[in-house]
Amino acid sequence: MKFDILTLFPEMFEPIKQSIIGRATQKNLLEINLINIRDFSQDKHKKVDDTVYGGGAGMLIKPDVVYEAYKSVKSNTAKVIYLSPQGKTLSQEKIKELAKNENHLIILCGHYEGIDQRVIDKIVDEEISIGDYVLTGGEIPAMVLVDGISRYIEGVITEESTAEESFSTIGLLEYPQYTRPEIFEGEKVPEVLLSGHHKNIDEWRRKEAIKVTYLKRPDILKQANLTDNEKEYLKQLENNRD
Ligand code: 4FD
Repeated sequence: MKFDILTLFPEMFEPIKQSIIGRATQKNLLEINLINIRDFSQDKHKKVDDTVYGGGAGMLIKPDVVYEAYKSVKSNTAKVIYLSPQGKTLSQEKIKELAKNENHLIILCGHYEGIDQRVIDKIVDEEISIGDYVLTGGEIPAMVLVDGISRYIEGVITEESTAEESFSTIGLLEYPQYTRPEIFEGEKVPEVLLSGHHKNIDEWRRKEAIKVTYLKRPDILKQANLTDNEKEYLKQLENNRD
């Protein structure tokens, strides 16, 4: 996957060059290019913004500068994504779809000043929001999108780690996990996990997943595929909620 990120603040992307994503770019599994929109200013003072027609506070990013930056990276197969609070809310499904179907994403980061609407209408294919809150810029949302998609690119992380949405785990949160020491601050690891009895361990983990989902995200539990025994267990949880 190739990501071309159009931004006025390329320095903000240092964190994504680290860790797993950084390793994946070094292994050529991903390509992440940062394009400084300011480099495409025709102006002798590298000006990128101007006052708003019709009046009002603040400045707007000029359309021609964004368009020149876009033209420097555009390809026939690229999809252009604009991160904005007005976009459709990002979901795990959307992330998987983009990872599977796209090979070149051009990500446009706006900021509080905003961008002239004409260039948005001209180049943007899809407007995405990472959630219902407002930030000073689209850079952090862009990193969220790149990180989320990169997990699904083959070789970036182990395949087991992306198998989180199987038939049996849809609608369920993860069961709790434990490592050494066996006793931490007086708290023991659940006995069944030390038993080596794999059937009992699997059953316990399923029940714990159902319990944690019931307590924290009851809204997603209707999508879960539960056995008759597990439905019975869920009824018990519901009846004991006094
Ligand atoms: N919720 C998000 C994206 C960007 C952003 C901006 C228009 C403001 C939140 C375009 C207005 C970009 C999000 C920058 N805040 N701020 O995904």
